[in-house]
Amino acid sequence: MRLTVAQAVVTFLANQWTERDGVEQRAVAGCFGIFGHGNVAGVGQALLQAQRTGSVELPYHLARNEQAMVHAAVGYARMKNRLSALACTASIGPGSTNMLTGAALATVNRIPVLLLPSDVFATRVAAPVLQELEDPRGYDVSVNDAFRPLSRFFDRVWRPEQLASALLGAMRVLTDPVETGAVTVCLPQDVQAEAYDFPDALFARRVWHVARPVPEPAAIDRAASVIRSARRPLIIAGGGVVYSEASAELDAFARATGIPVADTQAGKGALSWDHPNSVGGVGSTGTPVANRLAREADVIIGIGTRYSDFTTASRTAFAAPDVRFVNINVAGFDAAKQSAVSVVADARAGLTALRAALPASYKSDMSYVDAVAAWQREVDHAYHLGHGPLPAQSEVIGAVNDACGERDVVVQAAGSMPGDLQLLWRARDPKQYHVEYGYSCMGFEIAGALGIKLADPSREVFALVGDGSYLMMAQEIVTAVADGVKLVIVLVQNHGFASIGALSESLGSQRFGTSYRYRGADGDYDGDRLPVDLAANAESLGAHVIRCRGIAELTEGLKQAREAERLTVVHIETDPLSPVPSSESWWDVPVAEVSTLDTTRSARTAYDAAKRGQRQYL
Ligand SMILES: Cc1ncc(C[n+]2csc(CCOP(=O)(O)OP(=O)(O)O)c2C)c(N)n1
Ligand SMILES: [Mg+2]
Repeated sequence: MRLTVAQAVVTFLANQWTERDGVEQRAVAGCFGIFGHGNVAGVGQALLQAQRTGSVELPYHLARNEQAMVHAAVGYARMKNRLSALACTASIGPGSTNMLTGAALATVNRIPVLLLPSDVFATRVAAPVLQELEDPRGYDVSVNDAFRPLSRFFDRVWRPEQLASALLGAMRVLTDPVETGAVTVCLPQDVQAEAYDFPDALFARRVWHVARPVPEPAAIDRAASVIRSARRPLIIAGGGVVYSEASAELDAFARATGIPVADTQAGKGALSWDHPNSVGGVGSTGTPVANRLAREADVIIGIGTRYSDFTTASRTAFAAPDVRFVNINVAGFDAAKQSAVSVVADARAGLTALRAALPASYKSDMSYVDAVAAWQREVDHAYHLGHGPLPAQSEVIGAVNDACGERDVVVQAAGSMPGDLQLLWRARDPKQYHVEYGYSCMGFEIAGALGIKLADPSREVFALVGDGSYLMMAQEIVTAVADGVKLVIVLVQNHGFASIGALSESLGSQRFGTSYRYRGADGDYDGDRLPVDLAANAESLGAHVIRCRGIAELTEGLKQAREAERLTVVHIETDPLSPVPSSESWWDVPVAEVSTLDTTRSARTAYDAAKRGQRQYL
């Protein structure tokens, strides 16, 4: 088939499918893009031709910012449990480098996205092209080389003959649950438009089987023998449980053994909050119940978790001197963490095998159930605090939780809300809780929500957005409005960084530089509130806006927003200093070792004390 390279890319992608458990879906279901001279006549022309002629199906979505379109693609793929992804095409130079943050976010979270940055002329005859970085040491370097460390696969198609191997390599990594993340194929702008006789076989329908690797029997025996000897085991359910769709197996395992199940940010919802074994989040922003169990546990069973510092409370969460770890993970890299007995396997396959290897008589003591019930009364209290004059954030979370149907999705990424949500949110469905906390990227929320809604239009999607996050990246409201994508955006205005403000104060840094106010006489930002109206801003972008004062109005506003046909922003002002229950945990953020400030010196003393609880788990 004689096609341009860009036409070949589009035709190829439209014919790629994934299959797991006998279910097939499009591997790359569409393409976000922003055109410039680097891709307008290459990938842009190919997408146009596909749309006009109906030759192949690869729907195009016009985004407003390249970083945001990668976030949207991440939201989409995570919602699809990594079985379907989106491509992103960007022009050369800034269009492409705008995607770097998105690439890092995808790779950190192990979520597949296909990035197609445009690149400088392969022929060089027109060099330096507008926006080209010239490196006198080597003419084959471009800004796109910055994607290399951020991508799980990186290639640049200097010649049409290279395209087949580049695309097949890209698909292999995109669809591999171990290796997946950002996959980058750079397309020089002249090569995109160049024609070549491609073999028909390249465009045949191709199905990529997504594996469920089964555990080695000997590894299961080793794991079972450690668990049999455990007196106080604790399961940590990570994102791998959700991506593997292993909730039923985890439920069966937990019920059969009685072992409590704590969750991570990516794993929340794997079991419903009111499951008898569920003890809530673990680690720095976990529940005090889970953290007490973690402190005393002699065996930690980590399933599909990468043990971030929030999960391990910077390696202080597990305090028993003889604590041991058993990890089920599809990636050997993660399975081996904390010197664990490693079971390299799909979460579902691993749980099934492990349950079969434990005697039916094995039963862990379930005395934690009363503590969970007491904790849930505290959550109720936090949901209905009656804080004033401005409401507390925990009340906003309670109102959104109440407004959400069982299948509705809550989206968040950065600020004080991820911690409060991990502590307080009652998730009822494995796909209800979508907090991007691998990269915790301010600005993910609205763009991510757009991708989530595209992935599953049957669910209502509530993006909770802080004012800081909103100011970083609100422009995808316009994309959602243009595409008729209905979102509910809950805009939580507290005039600055409640999160980093509280962190700063706890570390002796006096909330320096964390509030959005006029600069005062002494040089700090402690003057009057700024005349900023984010509700009006959202309105100007085409959103329907409901302004709420207090929780009663919020409850009504959320109800209206849920029922509305079009994108609705619910705006509420909250108290940045409102209280939240303690996680009884810690997070390692180093404090200045020497200082002339009293606040810093006393924070350092506390830091040194906490540091002594840190373990290596060798
Ligand atoms: C892109 C990016 N820049 C900086 C940070 C560091 N950071 C984490 S939370 C935060 C403030 C968030 O403010 P806001 O969205 O208003 O939420 P709040 O803390 O008020 O809840 C900052 C600056 C980040 N996570 N992401
Ligand atoms: Mg804020």
